[in-house]
Amino acid sequence: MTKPVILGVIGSDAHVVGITILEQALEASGFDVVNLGVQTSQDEFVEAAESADAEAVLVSSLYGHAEQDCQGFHQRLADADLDVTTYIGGNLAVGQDDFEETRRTFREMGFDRVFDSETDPEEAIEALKADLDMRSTEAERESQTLSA
Ligand code: B12
Repeated sequence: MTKPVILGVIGSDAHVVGITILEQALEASGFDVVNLGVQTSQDEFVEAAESADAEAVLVSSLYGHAEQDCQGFHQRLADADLDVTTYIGGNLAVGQDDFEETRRTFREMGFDRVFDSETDPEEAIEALKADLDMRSTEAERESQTLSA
């Protein structure tokens, strides 16, 4: 079963290599990827997630402005009634001295998982498979309860 996932680099960020590698790794693992490319606005992520009926939105940011670029992002997803798994990864803060602090910041903003720039794509893919399987199991359980 293919699972549509949205991938893009948020804000004015133009670093393209990381998401190109992620796109290839995700596709090789059987995911249906919509790659929005670089310099993607929050609205473009939300519109793409809506039109693809996506299960996950993967945000990349390398240039150090992720926190500003992601302000209000989860509110926009909620306003569009989108219940999607969200990941963010890359060089998320200037310097990235304390990644645990950075992780906490983005988790508090609503991201389900936060990855640093050392992340092997396979690690994120394993996490995504686990998270999405869990979501579909929950949905199946709910529909069984409803139909019972
Ligand atoms: C190449 C490069 C550029 C190129 C980009 C060309 C292009 N079109 O892609 C150019 C020269 C244009 C550039 C410009 C700038 N850059 Co630059 N750039 C780099 C550099 C050297 C390599 C990036 C790269 O391609 N890495 C290879 C890929 C494979 O790795 P990656 O991008 O990290 O992606 C992996 C992981 O991060 C992770 N990942 C990434 N996203 C996500 C998302 C999810 C969901 C997950 C799970 C994982 C994940 O998985 C990826 C695959 O393994 C890095 C330094 C470095 N060594 O990383 C600086 C770097 C990212 N750049 C930096 C900066 C500051 C800039 C500029 C702002 C400089 C300036 N003042 O103009 C501009 C920004 C321009 C813009 N609008 O984006 C800084 C960012 C600093 C920070 N965050 O603290 C860095 C870290 C350099 C540094 N040490 O200062 N840059």
